[in-house]
Amino acid sequence: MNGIEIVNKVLSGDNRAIAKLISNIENQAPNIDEVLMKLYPHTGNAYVIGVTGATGVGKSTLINGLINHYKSQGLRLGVICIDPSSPITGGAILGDRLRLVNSIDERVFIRSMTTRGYKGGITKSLRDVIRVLDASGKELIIIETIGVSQVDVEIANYVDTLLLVVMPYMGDEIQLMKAGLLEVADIVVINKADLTNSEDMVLAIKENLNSNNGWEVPVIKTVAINGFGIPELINKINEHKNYLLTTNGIEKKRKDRIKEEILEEIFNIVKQNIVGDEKFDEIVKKVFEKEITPHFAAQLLIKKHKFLIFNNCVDV
Ligand SMILES: Nc1nc2c(ncn2[C@@H]2O[C@H](COP(=O)(O)OP(=O)(O)OP(=O)(O)O)[C@@H](O)[C@H]2O)c(=O)[nH]1
Ligand SMILES: [Mg+2]
Repeated sequence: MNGIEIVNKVLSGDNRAIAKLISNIENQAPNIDEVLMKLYPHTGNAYVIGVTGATGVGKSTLINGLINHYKSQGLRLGVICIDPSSPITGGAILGDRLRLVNSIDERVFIRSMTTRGYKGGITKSLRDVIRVLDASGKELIIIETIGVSQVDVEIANYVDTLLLVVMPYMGDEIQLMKAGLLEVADIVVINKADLTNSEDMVLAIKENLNSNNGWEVPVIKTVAINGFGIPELINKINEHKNYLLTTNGIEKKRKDRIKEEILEEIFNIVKQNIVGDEKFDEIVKKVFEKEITPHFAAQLLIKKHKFLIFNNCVDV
């Protein structure tokens, strides 16, 4: 498939073309920027839900419940599972599931992305993948990530509604979440409520919750394996979406996201030029030996590279 073919097929909602393009994003294929540029005007219609929480709390099982519900409403769905484990096992299991679901229903696209091989996280690729799904006409995109601590809060920057999933018996983890994930969650789900002490967990979470930009974060109990609480969860997701739409929160979130992405891109462009400089190690040595400060070194390198950086940018 050439660039134009893949763009047209993705725009028509073809799951095989979507899968191919996601692989091209992961491998940074040569024409990828051009293809993504063509898709960009067709993005901005999908609603993105993040599902995060510690390993084994039941995120995938919950997502399955959400998929069934939204599918029955006739929605087109994209589901991305960020898998930190081995690309071989993770990919194979999800690959099987993908084939199974796709053979039943073209409207659902499921894919895992492994965090391996991406220096500094997979954020850039994830953004592009979300856009591909969005442009392909998926109305709802669900992202599953493992999240336990401060470092995992980044997922909040990619989604419109973030679900934090916990389960009973997670005392220590709550401490970890306090500073980070609890602050960015829009809805807290206490899954495995069939186990005892789920009420203690509700109280522990409520004690540590703050309101999130004026939105009162609800705490919901679910049993993902039998569907208990799923309708309530779906209601809360809708309520949060309506809250964002009526308070202009969605526009703000999305503009903040764009701002963040542009700044990151600038940083990456500058960094790519500077890391390749044969004098870089020499300058690092000078900083190490206290001849110059890191601040001064940065200015020196930016000045030195300014023309190179210009030349590597497109004309505007
Ligand atoms: N008792 C009980 N078990 C559940 C419930 N939800 C999920 N499980 C089980 O918990 C295990 C883990 O569920 P997953 O949905 O794979 O959990 P996950 O959070 O996606 O796990 P990772 O992707 O590995 O982080 C499975 O054996 C599920 O059947 C629940 O509500 N109650
Ligand atoms: Mg899972």
